[in-house]
Amino acid sequence: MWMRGGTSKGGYFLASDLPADKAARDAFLLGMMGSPDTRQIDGMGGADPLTSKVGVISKSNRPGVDVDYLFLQVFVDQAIVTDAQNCGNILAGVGPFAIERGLVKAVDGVTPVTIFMENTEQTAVARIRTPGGKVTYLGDAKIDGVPGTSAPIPIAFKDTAGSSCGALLPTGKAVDVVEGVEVTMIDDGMPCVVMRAADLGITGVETPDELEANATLRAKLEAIRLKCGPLMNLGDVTKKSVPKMTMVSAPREGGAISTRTFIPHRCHDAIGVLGAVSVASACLLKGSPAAALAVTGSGQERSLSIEHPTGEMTVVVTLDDAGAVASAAILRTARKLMDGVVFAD
Ligand code: NQM
Repeated sequence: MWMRGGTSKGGYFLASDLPADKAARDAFLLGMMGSPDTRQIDGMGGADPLTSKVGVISKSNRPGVDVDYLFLQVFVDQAIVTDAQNCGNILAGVGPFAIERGLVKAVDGVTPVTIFMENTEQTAVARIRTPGGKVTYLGDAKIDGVPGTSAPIPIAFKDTAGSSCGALLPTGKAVDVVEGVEVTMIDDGMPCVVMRAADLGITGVETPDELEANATLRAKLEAIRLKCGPLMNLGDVTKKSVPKMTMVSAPREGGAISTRTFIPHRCHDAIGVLGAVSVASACLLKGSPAAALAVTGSGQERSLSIEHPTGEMTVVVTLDDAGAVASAAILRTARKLMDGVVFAD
């Protein structure tokens, strides 16, 4: 099934429909997407990392969990398929897909789907609109980066800290200096390096096209990223899609912080879901570059609006007694685009 999940798009497969052998599976996915090719002209991919994504879904044997979800990023211009990152946008389509494929029985009204995210071994609960026991994609929820409105899919996350790096702050510090730049290396669902935009010589309001055209900036970001990878327990990240590189500046639209994110070689038109959770967490870290710029409000439950190039993403965080993020929730939407047979060669 081809679906838009949040601000991403990709193929959703039953695990049982894909080759069990990993090499054969990856060869199939590359062929299907038309990779490697910057235009992906011979495949389904949309020539952008955000439209070259795959969700693999199966019924779960874990207690209290409905389905297992494995996210795979199919690189556009390299013959790489990686499970080294999760995706909270493709996650938005997993609940509807699971119900449509009969893996989860829907109730009349709203059906909660508990999803084990295999990439990071964490659980999310998505609430799917199912009037009359059938998925509806229609509704009045709007998310920035997607035209029109759709049925709301609120998703709650728990225990996102250290999803891939083993700890929220893999170096144990809120600030490190890498390549002469103050950075926060953080993983609250997505490994991210958070830096002040000004320290990279940009204002933080440039468009993604302007930033992608800035070769000096890109070289500097990649030099920082390659150094941060091992420090974040991610090993050599030359061929990985993590960590994400987020440059922050003071909010301009009444939100908590303004962001520009490289994922890591293209500049995101918005920001990833779990990337936004990690940045929200960084905003709450005393002494971090983001905290100095952020407007985070007060109270145990806070709505942090993470501004990005096409709008904002609100992350609702609940803090524990130490002031750290205990759980986070976001709003997404999804839409079924096509259901059928796809060919790899
Ligand atoms: O951070 C893009 C996206 C993502 C990932 C990326 C995501 C997340 O926007 O949870 O959703 O950072 O590669 O789809």
